[in-house]
Amino acid sequence: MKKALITGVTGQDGSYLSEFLLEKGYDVHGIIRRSSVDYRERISHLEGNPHFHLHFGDLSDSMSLVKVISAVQPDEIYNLAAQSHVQVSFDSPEFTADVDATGVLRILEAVRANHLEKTCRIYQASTSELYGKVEEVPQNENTPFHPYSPYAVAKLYGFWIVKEYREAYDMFCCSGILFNHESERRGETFVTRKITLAAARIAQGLQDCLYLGNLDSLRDWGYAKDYVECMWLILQNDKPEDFVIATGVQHSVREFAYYAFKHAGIELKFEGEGLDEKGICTAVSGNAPAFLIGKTLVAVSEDFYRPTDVVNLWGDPTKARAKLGWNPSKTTFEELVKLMVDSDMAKVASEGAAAKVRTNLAEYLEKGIVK
Ligand code: NAP
Ligand code: G4F
Repeated sequence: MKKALITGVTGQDGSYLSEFLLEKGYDVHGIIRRSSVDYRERISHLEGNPHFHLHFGDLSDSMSLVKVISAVQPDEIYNLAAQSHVQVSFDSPEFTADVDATGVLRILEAVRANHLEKTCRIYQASTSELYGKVEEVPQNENTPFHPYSPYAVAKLYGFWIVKEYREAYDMFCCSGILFNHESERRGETFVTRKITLAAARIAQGLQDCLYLGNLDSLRDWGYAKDYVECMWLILQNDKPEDFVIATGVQHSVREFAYYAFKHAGIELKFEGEGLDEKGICTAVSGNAPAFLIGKTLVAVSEDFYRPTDVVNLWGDPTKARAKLGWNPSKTTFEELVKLMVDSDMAKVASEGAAAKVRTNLAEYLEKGIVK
């Protein structure tokens, strides 16, 4: 039985990858951080499975990684752990560099320290943020990098150190350059989930307005469950190579909001520009309350603008399709929006009035639920 070790197992991708590898018959080991509060919601359903094991460790602590890798002796390592929020990387750049850049080096060195460099294959969770202030559209494996946030700069180090170890020590280590991928399990402060949760709350009368930043920003959004298959395929390839993983279809934040609200029964019309742009309700359907008609349900706040923003991500998955046989169109944009809204409609309905969100912006920010 093959053994896989996943860092970031409690995250969106870690939880889906664990399910995927368990179904493939792997013994799955995950690294979790010690914390005074348990945050294992996404993997709680897997605990108790005899082939699912958790170990304490931290990407900022080399010895913990050396010990876990020594105990597990993995055939494959998926390094998904990261401070993964771009906005947070402006607030905590040093922490982000330690985990997202040096953390990758620590994994590679821990593998070497355990003399597993010839047997253990390593997947590094790289990102379309490397293209940053983009130099061409769409982006493929040959597009020049231009990182545009502390997060992207840290991830660029991760990308290059993986490439360096591949060439210097002949290790099977590769990066998946993944474009944005979302799901019902997406963190609540990423824009898609922030929108689907707000659409569900507004449609159920529990929130008045959703505040967003740059509505013009363009992303290539896919479904996380489809993307974890690619991580595995990259490690099953006959040689170690880097791959762009994307759908090849691009939409704006405004469009995502439009379709999410529509699916929640709220028709929006966007008016105005920049900070003055508003999404106004023009009609409702289903159970959405009629009193929403005419109200501003989406507004723009400078608080959600970034010091430098990446605004034109659009991936070209040709290489992954041709060499890995991966299908980038499994879940369409509309299906993705629908499944996220459906999930949040059910979640909000079950939480009921307890989920009422105060929409005074200061309080909203203070609660830390929006950034
Ligand atoms: P996520 O939901 O934010 O999960 C991040 C994971 O990293 C969590 O399990 C977190 O653990 C763990 N982690 C953070 N700091 C750590 C540390 N010091 N030591 C050990 N674990 C630590 O992220 P995701 O969306 O699943 O993304 C997975 C990876 O892909 C990340 O590296 C991200 O940067 C990259 N990526 C994501 C996307 C995307 O669109 N989702 C696109 C491209 C690349 P806690 O639960 O303890 O916080
Ligand atoms: O959802 P986001 O926060 O994701 P972002 O910055 O693209 O990063 C995600 O995808 C990367 C892959 O490209 C990953 F590497 C990374 O780990 C993470 O998973 O923001 C998307 C866009 C940005 O342009 C942002 O400025 O949406 C814009 N936006 C507009 N209003 C907002 C908001 N983003 C957030 N989080 N919150 C807003 O209110």
